Amino acid sequence: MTQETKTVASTCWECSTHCGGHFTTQDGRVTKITPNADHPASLGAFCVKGFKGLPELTYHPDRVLHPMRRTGERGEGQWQQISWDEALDEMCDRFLKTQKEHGPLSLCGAVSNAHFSRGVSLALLMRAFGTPNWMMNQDLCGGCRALSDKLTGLTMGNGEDIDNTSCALIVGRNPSAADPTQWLAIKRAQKKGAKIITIDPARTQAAAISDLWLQPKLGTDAAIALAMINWIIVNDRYDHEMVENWCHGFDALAERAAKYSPEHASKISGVPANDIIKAAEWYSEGPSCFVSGHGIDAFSAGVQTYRAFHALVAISGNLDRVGGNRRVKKPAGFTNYIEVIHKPEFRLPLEVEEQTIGADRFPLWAGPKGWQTACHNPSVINAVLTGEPYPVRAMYVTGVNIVITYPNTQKTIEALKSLDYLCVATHMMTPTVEFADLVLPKTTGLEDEEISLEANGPCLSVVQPSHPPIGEARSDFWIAGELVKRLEERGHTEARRFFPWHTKREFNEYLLGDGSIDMETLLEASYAEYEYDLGNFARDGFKTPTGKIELYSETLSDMGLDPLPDYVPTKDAADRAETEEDFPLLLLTGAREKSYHHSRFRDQSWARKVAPDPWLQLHPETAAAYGVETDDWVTVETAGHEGSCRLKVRVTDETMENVARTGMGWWYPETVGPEHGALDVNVNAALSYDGPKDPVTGSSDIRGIPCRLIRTNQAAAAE
Ligand SMILES: Nc1nc2c(c(=O)[nH]1)N[C@H]1C(S)=C(S)[C@@H](COP(=O)(O)OP(=O)(O)OC[C@H]3O[C@@H](n4cnc5c(=O)[nH]c(N)nc54)[C@H](O)[C@@H]3O)O[C@H]1N2
Ligand SMILES: Nc1nc2c(c(=O)[nH]1)N[C@H]1C(S)=C(S)[C@@H](COP(=O)(O)OP(=O)(O)OC[C@H]3O[C@@H](n4cnc5c(=O)[nH]c(N)nc54)[C@H](O)[C@@H]3O)O[C@H]1N2
Ligand code: SF4
Ligand SMILES: [Mo]
Repeated sequence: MTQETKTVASTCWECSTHCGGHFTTQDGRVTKITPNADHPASLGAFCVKGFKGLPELTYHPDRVLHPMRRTGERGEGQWQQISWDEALDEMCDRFLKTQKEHGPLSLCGAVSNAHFSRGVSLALLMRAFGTPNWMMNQDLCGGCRALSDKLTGLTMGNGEDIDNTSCALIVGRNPSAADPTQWLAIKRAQKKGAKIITIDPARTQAAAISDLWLQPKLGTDAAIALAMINWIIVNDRYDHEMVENWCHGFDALAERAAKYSPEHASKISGVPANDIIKAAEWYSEGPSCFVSGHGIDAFSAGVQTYRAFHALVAISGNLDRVGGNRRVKKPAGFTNYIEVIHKPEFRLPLEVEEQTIGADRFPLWAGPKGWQTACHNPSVINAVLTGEPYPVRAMYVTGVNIVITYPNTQKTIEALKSLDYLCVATHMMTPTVEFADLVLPKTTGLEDEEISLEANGPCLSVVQPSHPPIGEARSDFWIAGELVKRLEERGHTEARRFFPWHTKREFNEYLLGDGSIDMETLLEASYAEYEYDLGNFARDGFKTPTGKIELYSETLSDMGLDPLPDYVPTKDAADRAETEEDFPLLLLTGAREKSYHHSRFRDQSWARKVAPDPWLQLHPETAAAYGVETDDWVTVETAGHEGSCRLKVRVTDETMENVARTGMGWWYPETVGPEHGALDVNVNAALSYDGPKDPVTGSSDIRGIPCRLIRTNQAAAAE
């Protein structure tokens, strides 16, 4: 048999790192992936999720390859294969029926976010149906960072210039597990003599190689950042030029930071005062690069914590500097995905967008003035269940596994079960898909074409298909376009306004605009670099009310919120004296694992061999105090929530005393549905989504939550 072999330059799309590679296809299957060392952003980085996870997902025997309609009761697992025409007609008609019965606002979407075409397609499709309502993950991921970045005016996204830095300040980030590109860059920088500082309650691999490791109590980082700012100001190590010309509210910041002597911050955070001073001193020498992550994001004080670090970047002159944090640069003519959803021609009338669920409480997050215009998720789940502020009756979920990844699994399931209609686009039969009425088969990153702006290159990169879709899988973009076509056919001609492109290529060309980079150039190498310069603040400006970097935020002040960064204890920390007796430990969730991407790949045997169990790290002293040992199974319960979750103990001094540290995303695809372990080994079954919220993003606490452990000798369901 002749073997047809083809290699394309492409990009791995499994996580937001976006690593460049050469993908070789033999007889219709990708058989080899080689990292692309020339790729300006990833520089040869790649990981096992890309090498193994992506192809195994694509060729998995259980992959959903055809549209399917539910035949039995919801969640019973009875399906009938149907054609795409039947599926799309049904979905369009059911959405229109719900729209007629309960109004357009009763329709809602769910997707990870609008940083890529999947999110944009979903948001615009929902608008074509007349609703501004769609949920995204970002209250649980990156939202606090993004909103602080925006309010402060830095717009530095993920433009870390680690390779040229003299000091990398890694805060709440575990790059060896989460981002191989960053991890390799950190190791290269250290080899060249850069100092590495890590702030993390756990001894991650980054902490282990660091020249200085600060181990704070959970959620106290803002106090450390403010003490660093204070030390830098008092010792006159700040950038006078930057502060005088481009910062608004420096004196007010100095006054606020003055409250945070190293000793005071030490009392709050538990980090020795001398270490805080040393971190401030090293960081102030520069050029220094702030490398941050999920550990200080996605919690009820996330925006304030990020505001403190962002102020530190600004006053130390490390914004848009070689070796510092670059601002996001775009090629001329290029339109970002998030810019698309904000374009006036694709908007719903203001009075409709103002009704977006959550816009009343979190206007910078949800609705017309919101960052991505999306909803506030826990408010949507409540709306489904209570009909308040109005009923939400039908949902289209694409590219998220919300039963596993939203806190309060019990409530998410109840909400999905109570819907009149649920359609889910997917690769695999996840617990979220199990509750659907209609299932649509989705293409993978080996079958799609997608453009992305890599701020850390900076460059544009492209995913290009290695082969046509397997089975009847289709892209999210195609599905949205077909539904818009059906809306038009049913007399809703206005729908096309929200989705004027007929093919994904047409959409990609729209993003590229009439600038210097065209599709052919991009497809040839899989990336394209463009000219950029640094520090041209007079030309680029700052998109804030004062046109400067707002150390003092006029927007927050107008909203009656604290305009200056501060350390804000979470409610759980403030109430600790009351909860400590019953819930003696603090739960930390979300630690990343190399072999999994959130809830993905639990159905791949290599990954389950590498990481067979949902672990819970306990410090040896803590384990001894509670009488548990490695390999014991424990049930974890948290204050303020009735559910629980089972995890397997791993005793290690990598974690802090009195902290129970775990990952997220666990389910057992091989066990009985519809939950497949979602109420057993999934940490979100032990968390509430109704607790205190960040006042800007509406983010809930997923770390620092009082918890207790109950020993259970019952073996895991999968064992
Ligand atoms: N392999 C793999 N890689 C991934 C993902 C994945 O699922 N698997 N997911 C991707 C996504 S979407 C995201 S958002 C990123 C997230 O990746 P990261 O940003 O690295 O986030 P985490 O691993 O959740 O947490 C980082 C560190 O924060 C620490 N931390 C927890 N609480 C605190 C605190 O109060 N203060 C400080 N300073 N640190 C704290 C934790 O101990 C942890 O080591 O990873 C991306 N990369
Ligand atoms: N307790 C707790 N909860 C958390 C976190 C935490 O740290 N702790 N982390 C949060 C974070 S940072 C994040 S990002 C979220 C992640 O939450 P999710 O986005 O729900 O996580 P995934 O497991 O990646 O689920 C994506 C699903 O979509 C499918 N999929 C992938 N690509 C596509 C596509 O192109 N189209 C379609 N239709 N489907 C696709 C995948 O196969 C998978 O089933 O979880 C959040 N939840
Ligand atoms: S880090 Fe791994 S999963 Fe993420 S893009 Fe790179 S190769 Fe793919
Ligand atoms: Mo995330």
